[in-house]
Amino acid sequence: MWTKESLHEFIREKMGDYLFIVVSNREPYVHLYKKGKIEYIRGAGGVVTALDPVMQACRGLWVVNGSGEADRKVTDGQGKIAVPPDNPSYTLKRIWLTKEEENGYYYGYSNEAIWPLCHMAFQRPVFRSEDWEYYQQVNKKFAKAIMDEVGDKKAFIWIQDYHFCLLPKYLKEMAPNQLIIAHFWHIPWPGYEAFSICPQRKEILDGLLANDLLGFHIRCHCDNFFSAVDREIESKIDRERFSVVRGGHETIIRPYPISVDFQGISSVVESQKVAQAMDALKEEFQLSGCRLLLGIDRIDYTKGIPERMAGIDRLLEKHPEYKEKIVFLQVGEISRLHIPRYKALNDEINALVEQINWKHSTGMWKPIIMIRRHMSFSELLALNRLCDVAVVSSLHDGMNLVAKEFVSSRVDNQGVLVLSEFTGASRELTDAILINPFDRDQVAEGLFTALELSAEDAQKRMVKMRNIVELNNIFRWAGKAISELLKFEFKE
Ligand code: GDG
Repeated sequence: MWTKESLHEFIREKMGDYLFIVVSNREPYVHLYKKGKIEYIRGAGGVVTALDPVMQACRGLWVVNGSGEADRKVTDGQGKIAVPPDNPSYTLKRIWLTKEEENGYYYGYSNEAIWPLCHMAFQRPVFRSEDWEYYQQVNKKFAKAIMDEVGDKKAFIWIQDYHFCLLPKYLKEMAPNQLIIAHFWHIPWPGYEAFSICPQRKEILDGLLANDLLGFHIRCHCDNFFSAVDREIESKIDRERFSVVRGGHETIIRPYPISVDFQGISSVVESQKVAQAMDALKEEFQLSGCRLLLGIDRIDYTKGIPERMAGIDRLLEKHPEYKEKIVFLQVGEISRLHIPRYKALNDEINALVEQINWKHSTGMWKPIIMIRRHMSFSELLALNRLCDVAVVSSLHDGMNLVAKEFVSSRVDNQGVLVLSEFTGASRELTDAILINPFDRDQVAEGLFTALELSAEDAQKRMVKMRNIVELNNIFRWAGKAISELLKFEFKE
């Protein structure tokens, strides 16, 4: 079984003197001012959750967009800082973006064009040529910063996600023989008809085909990518090797289902810190006496939060006997609020909570509690431990690590997972109660089934899911992708 230690040993043995550089937009540690003092928080989001334990094992350099208000204060002249701040094991290099760059590259092209383009959430993408300009500019800026680090050495570069479609191409243009590049696409890749509306589709494919290795979570996303290449780019698709050859360069395409640090989570969950957090949260939200249903998400329209609330509403309509017996707690970190669609979603969620609570409340009891404040990782794990049912109702999701974190937290083998069939995770976690979030009756039915499940059945399901996540942990994900990367040879 892959572990943090075996991954570390593997990298140390195989990578020799080559540099190992990971690139992502979001950073794992964000420095902020709190009451005049500098503090740090863990960034919310799947990419950093997955990559931080990998980097702690690999000890490389992680290049990110520096986004915290106190980030510059704690870094050296090259934007570098050793992290995790309490027990450093790798280096973070922060790239500084101007407001215009952040707006065009991050909010604009990445999150108003590519994000809705790739998710079947029926949100229309917005393609603005000026956002595309900034997207190119920022990809170039990252390429330059990476090459400043690489110099004349050889390096393995591992790019994360949809913010950097053009980065592999820019890097290969700058240093054709020094770099071996892999790219992991954390979100779904859409079917061809959906993808074909993108005005920059050829440039995006052209950028991604500069990678030596391109990973998706599941086979279906790889197949969709092949269809796009087939229809748009003159190339040879080799179904046998599962690769694309274009202009003499081959890009290997592979599915790697991402995961979490199962062992790490299982041990933190049993710590004193989590036990204290469980007590404090029970007290703060008066959780004793009710069965707890839980949702943890970045507030995003792909996560199906209104659909989940509609399901709670329907459950209480159909089964009023559950009034005063259950409470649904939603943790929601605000994200991308500068984008109007996210602001509207936030308002929609607030209105729904108000309306459903008003409709069903009795005396002191209300069915929904919404938590807006930032929660530490121990608090999130404490909630995972406290709840009876975890609800993941994404309309479309590459993988969904919240589901895997929940399973990893349940060292007691209890708790039931209600999971959308449109998540990558539903392919592995088949012992969850699977739902179609677009169907409010089905969501309510799924919640009801979860609440009614016998303890014995729930335990059987949880044990099976824990075995799957334990074996297919994040170190296996990284180990498999890096093993593939190591098969490539640097050109002379
Ligand atoms: C992308 C893909 C894919 C969530 N809310 C809060 C919070 N979180 C943490 C969770 C979890 C992470 O953020 C979310 O991970 P997901 O995987 O569920 O989702 P995305 O951020 O959309 O990630 C996704 C992933 O990349 C990895 O490849 O699985 O499909 O969309 O760790 O615990 N953390 C805090 N407060 C919150 O309110 N502190």
